[in-house]
Parts: sequence; structure tokens; C-alpha cells
Amino acid sequence: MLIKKRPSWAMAEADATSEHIYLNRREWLRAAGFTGLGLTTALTGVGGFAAAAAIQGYPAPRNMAYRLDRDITPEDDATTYTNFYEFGSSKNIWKRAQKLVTDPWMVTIDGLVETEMQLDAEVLIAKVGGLEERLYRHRCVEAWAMAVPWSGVPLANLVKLANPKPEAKYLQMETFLDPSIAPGQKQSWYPWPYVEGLTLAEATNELAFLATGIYGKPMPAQNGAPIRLVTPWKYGFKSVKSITRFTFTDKQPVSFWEQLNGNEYGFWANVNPDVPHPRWSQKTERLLGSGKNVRTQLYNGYGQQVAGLYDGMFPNDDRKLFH
Ligand SMILES: Nc1nc2c(c(=O)[nH]1)N[C@H]1C(S)=C(S)[C@@H](COP(=O)(O)O)O[C@H]1N2
Ligand SMILES: [Mo]
Repeated sequence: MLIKKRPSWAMAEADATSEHIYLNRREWLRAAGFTGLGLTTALTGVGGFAAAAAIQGYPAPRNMAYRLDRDITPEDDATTYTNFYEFGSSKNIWKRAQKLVTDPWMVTIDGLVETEMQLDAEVLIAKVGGLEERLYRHRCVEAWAMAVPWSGVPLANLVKLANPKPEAKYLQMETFLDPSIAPGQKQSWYPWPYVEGLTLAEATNELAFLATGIYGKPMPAQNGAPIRLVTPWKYGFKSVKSITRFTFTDKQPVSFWEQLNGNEYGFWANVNPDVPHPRWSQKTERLLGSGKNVRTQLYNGYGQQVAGLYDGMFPNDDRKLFH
């Protein structure tokens, strides 16, 4: 996304950090000769930091309720053409993103909930149900699109686990903050950490998905490991990656892009081909892989599941729902 506030001298490639060999904790232990099933148990509790195994359950059984009207995007395209501004503003950040250490990964659930929690992503996912696979379309506000198999759990399961208080109306989600590994976060004109939010009605809609994997495998760092949101009826920027905090609140969250440029990127951001972005049309989308252009659909084709969420919300200006 083009941000006018961004100084012209700040070229994305200027943040490139020196490449170095990186081993995550598990690989390091394996390299050091600690292998096998006893490892997780042996490490649990050491130094007060529960050492979790990676999220289990791949490949997950496919939920056939979610079908596509197009081919699945080739894996190479979906995993090498990615938006993850923490690692730079180009699409080509996948190598840099390998610095992200995703195991262990502590997640906080706080705000207007009966009991605040801090738990490892693996423990969280184990608590909220077994993985399933869903084929979803994805439509970036920049007018490119893909169709991918995500693995994960319904976000509604997390909301249930969190047990929000009756006053809670929104769920805010936040990405990690660590400029030492994420060079984009050294760019101080961005309002880090990346934040997104949904109403609780949206967060508990059947489509809202907490993804842990893609193409039948654990999520690669560049696609938002170890857990990310997927809301396929909304522009892609709502689908916040690498989540560390879920906060239940009675105030509408102000998202990362909304804070930067609220005229172009609003809270609702539902896909609509008839409401143009202030600087370009949203009528069509370019498919990653084939490069083919196809018509964009209202709610990205998911109106049957989600249109009811917005009934009568902005009777005089429903365009508000589509920015
Ligand atoms: N933390 C974080 N989440 C993010 C982004 C980002 O820059 N940082 N980019 C968003 C945008 S604009 C899109 S289109 C999708 C892209 O997801 P993908 O790279 O897995 O296709 O992630 C979204 N989630
Ligand atoms: Mo996007």
C-alpha cells in the first residue's frame, strides 16, 4: 500500500539486514543432538518458560462447506508474494521473515474477559479444538487476490474460551513488536505494533478463522506464523499476522492502516467492487499465479454468510462498510 506520509528517502530495500544463519530453538536442539519425543516433556517448565512443541495436526481434514470458484493459487506464489510490513514494504520479504522465532510464542488474552490468560500458541490451539482445512478466497485492497487452503480453528472457539464480559463489543488483535528482528518496525512513522479489530459479531461469524497453517503445513513465517487471522469477506489488511494479543474491549479498535490513513483504510473494509479505493478501482482483481483478471464480488463472494451482520447499520451511507 502506498502511504503518503512515508518519506521518499525511505526505500524498502534500505532496511535489508545482513543475512546470517538462523536456527530456531528446535533446530538448535536437534543440531545439538537432542531429538525425539522426550524433548518437549523434558523442557516443560525449565526456567519458568514452558517449551511448547509446534502446533500439531497436519494435514488437517478439509471442511467441505468452503468451496472455491477458481483454482487454488500455486503454493510458491502465495508464500513468496506477501504483505508483512514488519519486514519491509515490498512483497519480497519472505527470506527476511525467517528471523521470526515462533516457538515458543506467548499469547495474551486480556481486557473485558472473566479471566485474563497468557499461554503458548500451541496450548491455546489445543484448547480451542482440532485443526480443520478451509479453502478461502483472499482479496487484498491493492487488487491482487489468491485462493488458498488454510489450516486452523474458528475464531469463535477462542472467543468462547476467553469468556468475554457482557460489556465487550470488539476484539482487538495485535502483532508482535520486536524491531531487532523486524526491520520495518524501525521505521518510526508507522504506528507499530500492527493492530486490527472486529466486532464480536464478526469475530464469532462462522467464516472468521484463526489460521495456523497453509497448504497442509504449519504457517511459514512470512504468512503470519504461528497464528493469524483470516477474514475472507474483508480486504486482506484486516487479516492480521503473527498475533500475540487478543484484547476484548468496548471501544472500536483503530487499526494500523486506519491510523496511518483513515480516508483510505477504514475499520469495516468489507470487499465491494462498486466502492472504489480513493486512488483506484476495486472492480477487478489480479490472481496470483495466473495473472488473470477476474471480477471482484461483493463481500468477496461471502455475502450469504456475512451480509446479515451489517443489516441497517449505515442506512444513509452504506459506503462506510466498504472502506
Ligand atoms: N502484522 C501484519 N499483518 C498483515 C500485514 C502486515 O503488513 N503486517 N499485511 C496485511 C495485508 S495488506 C494482506 S493482503 C495480508 C497478506 O497475507 P499473505 O501475505 O499471507 O497473503 O496480510 C495482512 N496482515
Ligand atoms: Mo493487502
